[in-house]
Amino acid sequence: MSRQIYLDGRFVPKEEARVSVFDHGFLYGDGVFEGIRAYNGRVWRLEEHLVRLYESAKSIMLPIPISMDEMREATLETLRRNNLRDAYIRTVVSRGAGDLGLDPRKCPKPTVIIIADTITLYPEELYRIGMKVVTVPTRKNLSDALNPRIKSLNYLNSILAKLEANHLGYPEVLLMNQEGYITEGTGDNVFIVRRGVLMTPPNNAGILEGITRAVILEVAKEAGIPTAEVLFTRHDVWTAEECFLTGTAAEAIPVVEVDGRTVGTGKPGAITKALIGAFRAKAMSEGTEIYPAGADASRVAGGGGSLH
Ligand code: PXG
Repeated sequence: MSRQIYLDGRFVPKEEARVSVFDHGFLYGDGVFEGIRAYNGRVWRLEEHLVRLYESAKSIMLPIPISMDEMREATLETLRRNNLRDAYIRTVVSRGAGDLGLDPRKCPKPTVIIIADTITLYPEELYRIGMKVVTVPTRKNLSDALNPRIKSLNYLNSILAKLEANHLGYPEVLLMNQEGYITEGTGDNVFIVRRGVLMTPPNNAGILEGITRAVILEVAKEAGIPTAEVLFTRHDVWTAEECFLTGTAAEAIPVVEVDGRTVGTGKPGAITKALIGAFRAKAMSEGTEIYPAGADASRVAGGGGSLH
């Protein structure tokens, strides 16, 4: 059966799920989104994703036409209608259709979309052997101009950096901010271990406050590993013992080379491996049940998610 897409309160087959060419999400990138995963029959960190979605919307004065409770139920129902236990969920709220001209007042009704599908960001083997990355000339958006904390439909900053990655032949790149401090990747947060301390850039470096990032900080604290949300430079990354990236789509992936400098031993580090292991264990065992006990198990077919 064809994928069922949630579109403005209805479920429609993928082929019929269409939005207007006058939608300001399309015309101007005016809207917000979330990328969420489901593992093993549970939606991972659903509340955090919903809060971030509604906060992003509030920041751009976009009134989401359904409540957070309704959005939670719509998300779960989208997974149920597609018989998914492992999935990647893309929730999009755009300004909606309106006349030309970027004034949001032209758009009376925001568009709400929930897609449940799969996503693969990097080749499987890189999760084992680690990834090589480079820093790129494209700088992270200035927070004063377009705050990266808003998960908006404007992803050109990341796409420009991804084009540089493609051009240079790397799967991912790191962006610096205007001051030359490391911020994040195109769709993932960055961590280093330096002198035994797990470090990641703070919010005011100009990053998306990653939900996976927060989980990694949580499991590090549980494991007694010292953590610091601090600004750091390329030199710190080049001389770090370990490095890895985190994100809902990317999950957690070791980095073994940055700008031609081998990180640590050139193999995924011990702390990295321990943290990624703890993250996976949590992701496989926690979350919001899609099919609460008593639900008809015959609906539950396999999915296409991944946890590397
Ligand atoms: N930084 C940026 C710029 C992101 O877009 C993250 C960090 C990681 O945040 P989470 O909360 O996911 O740990 C993101 C998230 C995609 C895709 O299609 C990208 C993200 C999420 C889902 C899908 O490439 N980025």
